[in-house]
Amino acid sequence: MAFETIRYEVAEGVAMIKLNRPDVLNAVNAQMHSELRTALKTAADEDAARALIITGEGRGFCAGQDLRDRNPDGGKVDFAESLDKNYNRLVRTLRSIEMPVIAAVNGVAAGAGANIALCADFVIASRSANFVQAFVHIGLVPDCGGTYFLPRLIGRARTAGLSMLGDKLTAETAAEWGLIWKCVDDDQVVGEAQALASHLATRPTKALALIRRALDASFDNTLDEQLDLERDLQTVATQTDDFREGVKAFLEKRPAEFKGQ
Ligand code: T3D
Repeated sequence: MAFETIRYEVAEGVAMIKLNRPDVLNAVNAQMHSELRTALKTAADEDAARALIITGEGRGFCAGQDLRDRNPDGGKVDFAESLDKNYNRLVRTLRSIEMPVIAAVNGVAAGAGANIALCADFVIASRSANFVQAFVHIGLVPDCGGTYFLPRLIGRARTAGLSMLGDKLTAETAAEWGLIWKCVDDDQVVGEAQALASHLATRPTKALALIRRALDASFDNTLDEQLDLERDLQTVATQTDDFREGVKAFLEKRPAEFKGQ
């Protein structure tokens, strides 16, 4: 597929999107949003992909909105439309796509770039990477779900500190705080993400997506509501071929061969 601002490939069940504007630390412009939409739709529509990695080219993961397109002297921007059509749509897609999503954070993740990473199911970051809620430095509020994900992951006090100060949070501290899955040496970040994605691509894909749905609802539900949701999601899971295969394989004392169906 011919893209300019990203690269997209699928191999052995794993789709990989690489943000590809390294000169600006993979800052996002309108073309990148459009290409991301196409790539994510392709990944979702093709049976070939059962896990998704997002990473960045060069020394950055993503520096958020390309601010050269937000020059106040350059004309009026409809920010509500930009968020609705681009950023919020991207977060909603990443959060609902029916396969696990891994962010391989190879370098700085700032502004929307940080929160796009943090909405992944797994975040693996290189030791030299850092996360910056950079919005406050230009008079903005965290978006892309930052004010939703951060308090749930690290609590209000740390969220307020990161959001109001806009300081860099190292990958190591992010891992200590439970904000991300793990921090690894710089030369291992993509390899670790690929190994994890390859493993996940052999797992019961529909159950993985249902697990995400249960977790996403849990902070807002009462125990009773969550029990009801688990019942409903389990009902869906029990209708999959992978559930039948999992039980059969257990009874036959052999490894299950899940097909993601
Ligand atoms: O607008 C809407 O639709 C609403 C949505 C908003 C979402 C948002 O994401 S708002 C937040 C936007 N992002 C930022 O404010 C981050 C801006 N960047 C930085 O603060 C720093 O660049 C970093 C902390 C990310 C990294 O710092 P450092 O020192 O490692 O690198 P650098 O030298 O600042 O950047 C390297 C180059 O990338 C540099 O270009 P140059 O001088 O080599 O030609 C720099 O200008 C460019 N760059 C970095 N971030 C952006 C960018 N260019 C355009 N837009 C960027 N966001």
